[in-house]
Amino acid sequence: MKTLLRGGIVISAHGETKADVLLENERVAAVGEDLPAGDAQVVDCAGKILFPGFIDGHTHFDLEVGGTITADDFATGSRAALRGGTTMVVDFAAPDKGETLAEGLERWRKKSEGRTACDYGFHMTIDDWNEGISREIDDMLDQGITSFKMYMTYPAMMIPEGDMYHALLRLKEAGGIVGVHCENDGVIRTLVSDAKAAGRLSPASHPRTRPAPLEAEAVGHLLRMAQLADVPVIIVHLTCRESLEEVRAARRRGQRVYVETCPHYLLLDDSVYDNPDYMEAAKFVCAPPIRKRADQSALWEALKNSEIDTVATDHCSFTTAQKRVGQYDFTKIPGGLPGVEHRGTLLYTYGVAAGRITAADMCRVLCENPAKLYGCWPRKGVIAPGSDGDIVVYDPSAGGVITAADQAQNVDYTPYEGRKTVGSIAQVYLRGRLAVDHGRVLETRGQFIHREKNQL
Ligand code: DUC
Ligand code: ZN
Repeated sequence: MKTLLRGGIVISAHGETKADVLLENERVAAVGEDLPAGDAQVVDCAGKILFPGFIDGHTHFDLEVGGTITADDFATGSRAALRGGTTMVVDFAAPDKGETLAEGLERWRKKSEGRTACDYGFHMTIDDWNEGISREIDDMLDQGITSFKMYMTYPAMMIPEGDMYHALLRLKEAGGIVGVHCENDGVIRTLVSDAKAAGRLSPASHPRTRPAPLEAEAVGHLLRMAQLADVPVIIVHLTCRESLEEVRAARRRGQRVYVETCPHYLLLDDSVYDNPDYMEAAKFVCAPPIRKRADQSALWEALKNSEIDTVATDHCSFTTAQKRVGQYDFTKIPGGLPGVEHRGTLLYTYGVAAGRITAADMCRVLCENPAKLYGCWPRKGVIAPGSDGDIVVYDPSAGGVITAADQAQNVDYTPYEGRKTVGSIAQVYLRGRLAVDHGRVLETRGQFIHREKNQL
């Protein structure tokens, strides 16, 4: 099966060029000017922008959080991803404390196999540390799971600092990379109990009990441990200026630090928690919380300057009904936002079209860098001969509006309701085949991707 995408603007992380792209079987067969069509089906892409399929390195599908399960499972979440141009997600396998990594992985395989519309991989969560788990790290790498996750907050998942340090040393030896959720758990717990004792139980207390300095403190704390262990680390969902300063200080010391942020930290501010309608405010509860407008500017600036390496979604969706469990107590609201479907159009609209970043920058943080960091470059993340035929055909002239009524995410709201987009996704190709056409999902045949070590 051959398809010739004729005359689009092909984007890479380093620039753009007008070219034809020939897809043959699962791969990109050729990129160049005036390619002969032969027996290929020709698709006119004049006026369209061609990105490599977007990679979302941070999703939570089918995850149990605080007694409930995310609204999106692998089937619905990955369809929504694909509809939004994301041809690969890396989700978090999360063993329960006491389980082996293999047991956790097996559960995540069962949740995802045969049900995932886009390609996918797993990070492995380390929430326990012992000799057995230490030995299992090599097995994970052998099975294509080369990235890991640790939490500095959430009692169900955080591990003691000494164990975290040992895990860092072990990952260094094995060649794995770890992303860390950085928030100072001890002080957060104190602020939460102070707020509860004072009867301040509404979502307005959420950002006040998880303030930016407590994220930055944890970032600095982790980076000093990583300095001692002499190992690179990823700061996942970085939200604020103070945390960026910690990263800059570590980089000045010569440390390798990778930074991820998310659309909600770039586009929303903490006034969402002051909505007098309790449930409206509850929709935005996530951790770390949404920050101040000044933090948004700092993040855009850092994105432009290549200080931020990836933009992922931390998609962790709950319906309004699920969020209602916390209607009298903000600490019981399941934390997380939907977003996997809208990252590409949001970044194009508020980044590229607004003049904050270039299309090449967008490609760097959505495609090339995640592909390198998560070990699937150059199979993914670039439109080049030999790479997978994962292509987003973006039509910059066909604007749209984001609404919950028109989304595949399995939730009854979107944090971006009513936002106008500059352009929209016309088609998505997954491994050479048309998978989405103007919002209609046609193909659901995602594959588990065996990943190699970090190449960024
Ligand atoms: N933050 C959330 O809000 N939800 C899921 C996990 C996380 O880190
Ligand atoms: Zn997360």
